[in-house]
Amino acid sequence: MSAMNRGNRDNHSNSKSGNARNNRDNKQSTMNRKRLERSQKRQERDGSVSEQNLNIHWFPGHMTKALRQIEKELKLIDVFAEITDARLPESGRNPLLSQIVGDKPHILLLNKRDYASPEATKKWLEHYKSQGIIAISCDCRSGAGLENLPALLKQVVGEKKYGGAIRVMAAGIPNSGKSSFINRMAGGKKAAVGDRPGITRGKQWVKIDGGKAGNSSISANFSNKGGNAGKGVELEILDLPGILSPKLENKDVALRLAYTGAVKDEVMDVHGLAMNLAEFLYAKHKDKLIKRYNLDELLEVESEQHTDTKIDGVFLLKSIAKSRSMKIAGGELDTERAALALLDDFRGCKIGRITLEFPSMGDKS
Ligand SMILES: Nc1nc2c(ncn2[C@@H]2O[C@H](COP(=O)(O)OP(=O)(O)OP(=O)(O)O)[C@@H](O)[C@H]2O)c(=O)[nH]1
Ligand SMILES: [Mg+2]
Repeated sequence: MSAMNRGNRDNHSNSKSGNARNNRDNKQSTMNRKRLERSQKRQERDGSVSEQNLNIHWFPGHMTKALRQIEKELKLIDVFAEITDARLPESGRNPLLSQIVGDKPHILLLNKRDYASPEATKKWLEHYKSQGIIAISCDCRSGAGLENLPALLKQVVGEKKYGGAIRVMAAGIPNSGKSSFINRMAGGKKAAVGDRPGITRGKQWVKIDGGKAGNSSISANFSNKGGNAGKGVELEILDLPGILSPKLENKDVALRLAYTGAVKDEVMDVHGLAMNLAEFLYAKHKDKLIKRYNLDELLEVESEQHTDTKIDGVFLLKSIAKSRSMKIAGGELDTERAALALLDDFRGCKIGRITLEFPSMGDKS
């Protein structure tokens, strides 16, 4: 190929890649402009913590379907394992589930204890004990806390009339770790797991053979050690889609559920949510918030320079954006990115182990 041809080809491909770059740039600048507009609109309503979109529709069609499904399966189950999140044990419980399940044996699992304050979890366990509710705390990712569950299940179920495997229904709010619980009990990946709500879409029975599941100390605890289930499959767990609670009508409960990721971000104003979270963290866990985002100097300077500065959600998101150099075109602080970062960090326990409610508050909500 001559140099000229090569040159032409290079020019051609240069102009092609130039066009692609231009298109990309145009797209980028449109996105930046939209972000800027959104951010400006938001700034106009500074201080009015956005509450309007927290009216989450907690009862879409698939909830009715899920509740019906539970009612249908009920006669088959021996024990109800209610899985809540240790960061909001009571807000994460659905009274409708307890109602449907009636007087079946019931065990409450405070999951994700590795993300919650250990002192708070201890208080919650004492609280449930005082109410006659069988509750344990656990971490279904590592299996910690589940070691004695097989024995506990056998104890609460007692002698089965017709023998066979103990049948457990794992139910609770979305994203609380129901499928992770099943996988941990099974000692392998039987159910799909994901870090957002709504991963499990339909019911699935998972059979756990204590004798065969040698890779899990938990399921191995089922293997014929004086159990009442005989050989072979000794435990069957029903995985179900998460079910949101009517408690969502309470704004504080809705916020707590949304902070932890039990509600789809798509149905909420994520910026407003993060503003609320920032205010909560500033009020209750100031040190952790300041440390995570290096806000000490920033907050000090700001409040010295502007004695009237109100440290609210908008201000905090701006401070996070400033500290992380999050900017959009024109140098405007990108509080939308800061909002997403704050929620991600909170949900991933990067700010610290934080429990959102305590027994006395939980009773009220
Ligand atoms: N830190 C921590 N994360 C956990 C624990 N259990 C589950 N997770 C994580 O929480 C997320 C949700 O877990 P799933 O098991 O899919 O929850 P689910 O309740 O089945 O969710 P849906 O099917 O969407 O209702 C995943 O990212 C899991 O890895 C736990 O004990 N500690
Ligand atoms: Mg699931």
